Amino acid sequence: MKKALSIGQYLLDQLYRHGVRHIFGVPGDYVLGFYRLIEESPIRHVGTTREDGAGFAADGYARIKGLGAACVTYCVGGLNLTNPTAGAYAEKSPVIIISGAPDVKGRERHPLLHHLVRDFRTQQDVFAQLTVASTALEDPLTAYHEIDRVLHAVERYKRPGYIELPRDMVDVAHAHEHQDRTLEELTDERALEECLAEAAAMLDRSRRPVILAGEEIHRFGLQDALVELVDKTHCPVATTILGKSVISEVHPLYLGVYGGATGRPGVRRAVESADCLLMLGCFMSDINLGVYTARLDPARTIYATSEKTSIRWHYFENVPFRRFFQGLLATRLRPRRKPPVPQPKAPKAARARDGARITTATLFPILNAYLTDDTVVVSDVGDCLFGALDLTIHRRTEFLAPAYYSSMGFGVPAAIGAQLANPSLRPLVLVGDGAFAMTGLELSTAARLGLNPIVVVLNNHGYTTERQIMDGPFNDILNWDFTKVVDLLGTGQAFSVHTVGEMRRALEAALANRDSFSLIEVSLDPYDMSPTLRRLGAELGKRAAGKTG
Ligand SMILES: Cc1ncc(C[n+]2csc(CCOP(=O)(O)OP(=O)(O)O)c2C)c(N)n1
Ligand SMILES: [Mg+2]
Repeated sequence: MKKALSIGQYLLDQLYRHGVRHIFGVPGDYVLGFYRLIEESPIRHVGTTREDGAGFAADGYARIKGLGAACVTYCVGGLNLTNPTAGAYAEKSPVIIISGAPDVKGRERHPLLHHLVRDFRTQQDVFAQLTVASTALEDPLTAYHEIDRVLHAVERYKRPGYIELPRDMVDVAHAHEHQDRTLEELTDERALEECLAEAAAMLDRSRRPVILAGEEIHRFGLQDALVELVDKTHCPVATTILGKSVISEVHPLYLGVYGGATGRPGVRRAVESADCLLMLGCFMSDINLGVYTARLDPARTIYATSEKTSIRWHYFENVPFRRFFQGLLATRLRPRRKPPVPQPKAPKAARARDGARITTATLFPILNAYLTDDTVVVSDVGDCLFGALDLTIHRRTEFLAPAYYSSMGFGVPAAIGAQLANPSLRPLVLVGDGAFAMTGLELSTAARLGLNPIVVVLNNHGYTTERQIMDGPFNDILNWDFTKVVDLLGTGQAFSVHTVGEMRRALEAALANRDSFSLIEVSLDPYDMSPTLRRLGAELGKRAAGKTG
């Protein structure tokens, strides 16, 4: 640092250096001083209608760009951000949460300030549980280091970090030379060597190896390295649900999305019968494991993530994920022939008659036919997510979904973040009527910014996912006239779709409209659902009724 930057300036400088060009949020008096600094910086502030919208947008942005940021006021704003932050933590999305806070000076004299909950630590304590690192910049002597510490942890673990910036600290500058030191991840070279030798021996011995790839491939920017590994080893590759699209789904060795008994049976057979399963960057959540129906034998498994590396039953300490990956690429492996991988057949529904009533079974093949290389599919939680698992994503990273934490409300705001992160992408948002009712009006922000997402609302008249687990009147919701959103926001295009032909025409019109958002309401029967939801719901229903462990 040349001239002493103020704490606020230093924070913005560091965010910029890490690739942040947009910060999402809603202002409030405790954060206005910092907002003024954002306006003076090359980073653009993007106002959202709610703080959770800002959090989801920052999450979508982070998944595309490598780091996202949301900035809000104290407690009323910050605590509104807890749910998206929890989601970003659970799904490994690197988001920096910045919250304003009351002045440090005078806290003892005026303990009853507005927005305060219990004491001055309440919000930070909450975020300490939801982030990989958190800090309150209350001391200029440590503030600069604290900013670096949080950013490094977020970079290292790809999980959110929390920075609380009291109002009277924004413009404080500490007159000393501060240099951000890049922290090197600890590597035990001998452990790495041994680990690679064992992994290579296991791969060389195996006759039917399979790679199972997860979301960390994407978070650590290893997509090209994965293609190289697949091409080098000729291992067929499947992804977890959260890892969907980390490899192009038209790659000849791509098997499909694995999800235990809830996924496609052919993919399950290939993964579970592998005599060496190389699991790269996957986390073993219930959804990834098909509600624990997965049968993955540790005796045949090599498991590597940024947090844990193991082969069979033993673990290796200080073997960084990236180094392991690069090491594997550099290791000489026994050459093997390309195995045949059955390519999924295009469903017959793709050829459905124009006049046929639209159903889940016909909707997804139609969507599939219209995906292009610049489409980013952003799915909310609901049957749209399960149906979307069968879409064929052409390039890598073009599928975003809260597939593990599963918070409704992710879709529309995350699409705004995704499009700002990469304006050459066109978001195709898939969202249920229930989830749209939660955060769909964030379209207001898309309208203001002139973004052009295509939002497909699967209107199945309530909470169909929950209906499949346990039916009841609590799953009913008011039927909105979704197309009226165009009148409400004064821009956009909307379509109401009942047949296959209407769906095709609506999609074509939406794709041709590049100037504003388009909303397509698809009218579906409340009990119509994708095959994946039928299988998953049956498993979850057994659990809800206490029939299995
Ligand atoms: C914020 C939040 N609240 C509640 C749930 C529980 N939940 C999971 S799916 C679902 C229903 C979703 O309804 P909708 O968006 O209409 O999609 P559908 O299941 O009907 O396709 C609910 C309530 C959740 N996942 N997230
Ligand atoms: Mg619904």
